[in-house]
Amino acid sequence: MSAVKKTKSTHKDLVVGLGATGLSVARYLRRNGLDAAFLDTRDRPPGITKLARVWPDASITIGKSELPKGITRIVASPGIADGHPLLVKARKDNIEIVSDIELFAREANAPFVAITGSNGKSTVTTLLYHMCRAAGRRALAGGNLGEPALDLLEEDEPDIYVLEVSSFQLQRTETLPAEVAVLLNVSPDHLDWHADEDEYRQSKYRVYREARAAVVNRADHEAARYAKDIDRVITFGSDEPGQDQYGIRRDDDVVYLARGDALLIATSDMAMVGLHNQANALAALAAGELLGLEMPAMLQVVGEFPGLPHRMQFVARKAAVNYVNDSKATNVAAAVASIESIDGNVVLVAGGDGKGGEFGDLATALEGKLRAAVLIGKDAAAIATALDTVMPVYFAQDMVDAVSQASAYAESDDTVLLAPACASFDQYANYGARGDAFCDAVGALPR
Ligand code: UMA
Ligand code: ADP
Repeated sequence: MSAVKKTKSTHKDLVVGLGATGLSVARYLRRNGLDAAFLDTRDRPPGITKLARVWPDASITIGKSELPKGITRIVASPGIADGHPLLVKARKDNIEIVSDIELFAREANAPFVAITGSNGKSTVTTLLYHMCRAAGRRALAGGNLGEPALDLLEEDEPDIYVLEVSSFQLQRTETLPAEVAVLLNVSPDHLDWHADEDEYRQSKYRVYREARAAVVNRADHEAARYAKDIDRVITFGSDEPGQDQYGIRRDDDVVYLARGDALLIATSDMAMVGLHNQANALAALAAGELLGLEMPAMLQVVGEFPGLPHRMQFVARKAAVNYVNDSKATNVAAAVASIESIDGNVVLVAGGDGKGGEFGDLATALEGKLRAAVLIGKDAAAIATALDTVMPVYFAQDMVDAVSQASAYAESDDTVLLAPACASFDQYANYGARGDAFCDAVGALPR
């Protein structure tokens, strides 16, 4: 008995990371009257000024990784990898390490949907959020999408939370009783953070561990095994659906999103473009069904939601050439999906900071449709080698140079596609800044 009392009275969290997550954790701990210290390995963490307002006189360590004394739990921001010496030492000392999602799941009263996957998370999270609202449910969306999960708890309690969760967050989450868990797809990504590909995959499958209902990709047999004990499972895929499943059907040369035998909406009537976005819409419909949303409301959203910026975003048609910004294609599988979604020939603009995927997969997707590739950033040479193409490969200094070269190689009705297959951090603040640079460079081209 006395041991329990002691643990409670000496509880002290260490919040690691002073970015968006760290600040949301600080606000949450403060609301709950808990004691905490703060640490960030960066010399100038972005949240340092705001923290002073949330937590005056906070004990803060910056630019170092030493574990302060008296810490009983670590709330680690997703940007700090599990193999970081600070966390390795904490684990050795039997200190609990949790994510912000773990704290959210322990605290939230309203049901939540957890959406993960290597690609498509933000799109499906946003789509499902709009579907909930169109069906008259009070919904809040956040998590890896942008607004940290713990901040959502400060708002009026909704009917449903729609959360995007990353592998980084899932890796440190044990408690996750999701009303619906969605795993969209798994392909190599974030191998600079995870110990290996297996650890990355396992972190994704954790989304199903306590779920009440699940959406499973039919192409991922391992996912089906992880979801096998969940009572209500709906599958989706780009093949023909069986009864009560979501998939694609063709009728009189028209392609439809379908549920079982029922044709729901022609893909040409969807506002989003790309084959992968058909899969994303099917996954959102399956999740919406499990939440009890009405089909007409959901289909209205599928017809109207144009997708998020920097994802297959049509930029302009200039001199009979189309320009498409898919800057958010930050790994190889995402870039493959966007290349496969383009009809006709492609001038590919790619490169940046690779995340451990197989660049050779780009060559397969580009077979028969590559007009030229223009490569930028740190891993440009690695991509050039992997493309192993008879088509020309060029190198560019920056985005203005890349777009200018691409426009010169493109022929009538080609598409110049920014699908980098890499993170942007070697040259830009983030994928958004890279996409903006592409749009600006296209804007500056002559008509
Ligand atoms: N960092 C340090 N030292 C520290 C803490 C962080 O060097 O002590 C670095 C990390 O290496 C990282 C950067 O700081 O590069 C940001 O890390 P962070 O954990 O402070 O990030 P937050 O500002 O809290 O943002 C995080 C998510 N970022 C990451 O997972 C890297 C955001 O997702 C998310 O929107 C936000 O929490 C709210 O939940 C961004 C992301 O890139 C969009 N996510 C990855 C992805 O989608 O692929 C997973
Ligand atoms: P995430 O949040 O997982 O990064 P997004 O919805 O932001 O996913 O989409 C990022 C990129 O991933 C898109 O720009 C597109 O290139 C690719 N993508 C989106 N959905 C899928 C999918 N279902 N399968 C493969 N690639 C996809």
